[in-house]
Amino acid sequence: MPDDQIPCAPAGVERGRLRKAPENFLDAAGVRTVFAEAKKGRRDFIRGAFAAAVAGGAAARASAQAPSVGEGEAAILKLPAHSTGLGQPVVTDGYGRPSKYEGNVQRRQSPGLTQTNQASVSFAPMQSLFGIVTPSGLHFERHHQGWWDIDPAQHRLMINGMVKTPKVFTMDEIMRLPSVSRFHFIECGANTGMEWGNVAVPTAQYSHGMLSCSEFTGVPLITLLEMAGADLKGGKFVLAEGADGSSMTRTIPMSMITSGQVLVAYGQNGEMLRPENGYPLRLVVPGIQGVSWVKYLRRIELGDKPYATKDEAVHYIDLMPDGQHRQYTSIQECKSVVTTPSGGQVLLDKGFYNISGLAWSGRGKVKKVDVSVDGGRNWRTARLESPVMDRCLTRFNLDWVWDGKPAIVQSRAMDETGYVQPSYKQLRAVRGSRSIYHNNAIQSWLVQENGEVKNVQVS
Ligand SMILES: Nc1nc2c(c(=O)[nH]1)N[C@H]1C(S)=C(S)[C@@H](COP(=O)(O)O)O[C@H]1N2
Ligand SMILES: [Mo]
Repeated sequence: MPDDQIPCAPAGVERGRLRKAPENFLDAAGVRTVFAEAKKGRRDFIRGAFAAAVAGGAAARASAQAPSVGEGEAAILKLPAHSTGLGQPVVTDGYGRPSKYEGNVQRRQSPGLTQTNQASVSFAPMQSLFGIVTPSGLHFERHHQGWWDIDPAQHRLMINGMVKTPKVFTMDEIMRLPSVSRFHFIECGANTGMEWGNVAVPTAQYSHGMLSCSEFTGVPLITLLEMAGADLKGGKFVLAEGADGSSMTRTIPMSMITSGQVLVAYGQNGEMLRPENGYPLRLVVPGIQGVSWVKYLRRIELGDKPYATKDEAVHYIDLMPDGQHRQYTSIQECKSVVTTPSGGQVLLDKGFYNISGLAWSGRGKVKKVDVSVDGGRNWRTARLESPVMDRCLTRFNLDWVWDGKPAIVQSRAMDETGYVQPSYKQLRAVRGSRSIYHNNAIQSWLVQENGEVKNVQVS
């Protein structure tokens, strides 16, 4: 079956064909055009980008007209070289890579953000991922002062402050302790930040790609604190400090730590953390915005009050309509996004499609996801795919037969506390429009009559 046909159409329903556009057209040549045109609000920006990408020769798969079912049947009779010849021996460089046909599935830097070598962000290709786990090589990156590949033999973690015996751990000492493995999402507080200003970035990668989900392995922080003889009565907060030049320091309340949920992690998806994600040691703070997940973790200090560091007093704060700044809003509230169909993709014809997306909440499990294809007038409840885990991405799916008319596709998640993801109107009523951080509003994708999908904001 051609890879751009949806394989799961119920019997008797005409299958729609989807051009998986974003990773194909957002090559280096095309991306700037797309972004600039999107900002100007030009309706034809996707076509323009396609032309650019095709001219650049980087979009062979996208530019090829999707084969009809008839052509597919003829193709099955041909014996290709891989059915008649000898395949390749084992992969010899010792570490496997994705297929060469998947080369366009990449992390990308937003053309709308200033890039420097040291202060940077790359976005995960949300529209190209399946299930809930982000492959480590596609995990988003956010570096305040560049990343390092730190020698684990040299790395140390100090535990000090309100403890009986301050301790300095080597990696070997940490890795021999009892460990746990847990799946959690990490989302930068600035994820979806551009939408506050209604920039309407072109794809789900740029609107929601400061989000990833991994299986993390490590030692509960409480274990290390107890080994140092922590004052668990007087100690109310810890300060977590990273070893890179950003002086990344964040306050974490002890209530999260005594419950065992905060991990000092070295493992990510079955192997050691990637250097860009904090190798050899990072803090995992489930449900809390990414900035608290301190990478290259070198020190934990126990204290009796919040530390009010630069990264919590003046950064990651929310400018409210009354002009005051809201601080310490670290929990990532319930949120969701449809990843198919999403901005930049093209529905080639009407018929059956699987609407698919991700939902998550910093307060627990996702309870329910509703999907609308008419801009929020009617809602249907989507299927939550298992496993549904605490403070973890949850995949949802819903059958849809597109009638070829314009449609506005949205998802609205609810978590186990009963909190419902707000519309832009509801969010702006409380938060105004001057924030950068903590935007969890309902995302809208407009499927146009010609099949092109674009990012729109409806109130
Ligand atoms: N030491 C250190 N820790 C850090 C950062 C950093 O720049 N230095 N960036 C923070 C921010 S803002 C985020 S969103 C996450 C990003 O984690 P990732 O790069 O693994 O995706 O790490 C956090 N921890
Ligand atoms: Mo962040």
